[in-house]
Amino acid sequence: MGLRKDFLWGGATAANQLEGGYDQDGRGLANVDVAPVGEDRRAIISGEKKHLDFDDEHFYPAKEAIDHYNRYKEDIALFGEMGFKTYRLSIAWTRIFPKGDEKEPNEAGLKFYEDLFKECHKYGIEPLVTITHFDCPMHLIKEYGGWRNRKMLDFYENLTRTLFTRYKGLVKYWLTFNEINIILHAPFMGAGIVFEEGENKKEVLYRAAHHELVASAMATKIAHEVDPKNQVGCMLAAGKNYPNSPRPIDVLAAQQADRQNYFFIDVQSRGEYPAYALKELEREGIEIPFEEGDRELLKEHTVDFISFSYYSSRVASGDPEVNEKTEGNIFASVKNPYLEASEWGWQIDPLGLRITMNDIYDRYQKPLFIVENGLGAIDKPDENGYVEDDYRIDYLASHIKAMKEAVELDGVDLMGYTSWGCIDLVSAGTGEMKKRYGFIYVDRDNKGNGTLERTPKKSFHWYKKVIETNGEDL
Ligand code: BGP
Repeated sequence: MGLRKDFLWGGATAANQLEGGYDQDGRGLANVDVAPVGEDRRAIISGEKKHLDFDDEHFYPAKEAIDHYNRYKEDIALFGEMGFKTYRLSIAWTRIFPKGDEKEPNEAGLKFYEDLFKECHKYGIEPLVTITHFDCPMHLIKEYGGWRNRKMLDFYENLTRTLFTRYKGLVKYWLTFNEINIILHAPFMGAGIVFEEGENKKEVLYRAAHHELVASAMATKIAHEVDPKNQVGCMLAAGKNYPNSPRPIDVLAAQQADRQNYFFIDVQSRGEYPAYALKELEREGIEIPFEEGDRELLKEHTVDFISFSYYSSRVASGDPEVNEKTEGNIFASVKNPYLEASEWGWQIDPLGLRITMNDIYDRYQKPLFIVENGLGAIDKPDENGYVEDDYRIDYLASHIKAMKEAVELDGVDLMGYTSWGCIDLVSAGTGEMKKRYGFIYVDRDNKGNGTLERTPKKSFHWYKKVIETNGEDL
């Protein structure tokens, strides 16, 4: 009983949200660099508004972020102190290929991650690497239109082959695309898409999705060829959709909303387009740009495990009159009157994690990995910089409890758990510093002031104990 003996406890981050050093050692510009804080952000990340320049008039906290690029040793030492067994991080594509379409990689970028992985191993921490976490080189967006263009497969192949070869023996857990279903909600982040006027957006999105799905299968193939020890996962922004009522139209709406997410994982895990998606796209006159060999590639190179993020459940309604939607979340959801919400309106539902895990496990029967979960909150440090974040401990403890129930009571096979933003970092949704998730407070305010000093919060000591007892002491 209990969690696996070798359960992978840890934390998760993404390059652009903590590294900073946006132009250090030859790094190129990426889409994630050009989404400033403020009103336009939502319009830009959804691909509706062009903002392809990086200027000084706008505010970009991610430029320096928490300067992890220059302080990673200190940060990893703190992760080691908490007892992390794994650390999920992402590669900034533009450190390796600054423009994206070069033949030869940038050695300084490759060396940075090599040193970082070696640093992790010093503490017995197994890296879990997201190859693309919302990032796409700006050059590929300007020249090729991002993932709408099939040429992206060549660039991604070059990137992944370079990584698997260089980091053989240092990394064995890989994720191809962070929250691949986010393409549909934030296409600029998910696929480097900026819409042209008058084009069929859905067609563009599903074309880009097809390219990413094929690219993911190709990467899985290469990973296994380079080193059979490599394990490759897909990554889903998960969260069960509940029907707003027992009315069949609501139940159908909830099923459809779930399928919109599962579509991606159905392809990555089962190896083919599901019937419901084929029918829907056919009905709408959208052609999937299959090329020779795609079907075989998808079928033969499915993922080894299913990873996902979970912050919240959602509610779907089939009634067009129901329009009381929650704010602040990238997924539209009807408000759930039985749940509390975070300061950003994300509804808090620990039991929803158990339900979601069961749903995913029933569907795919592959090992699961929770690679993001956490509470974004405004922390108020005392005069010594110490944060008593009991609210965060409560959130995490209740979710870990539900996670354990899914394993112990329902038999879900779970590889590990990495809580999101284990050290304070820049928020992907708002681009700001004030929405914090970490066990470690970083002295950096929303305007870029602060010493960048790191101070463990109360949750740091709590999580250390959770890891020590393999989740028994919550
Ligand atoms: C996920 C992303 C992360 C992360 C997290 C929290 O969707 O994979 O990059 O940021 O959400 O979101 P936010 O930063 O908007 O609070």
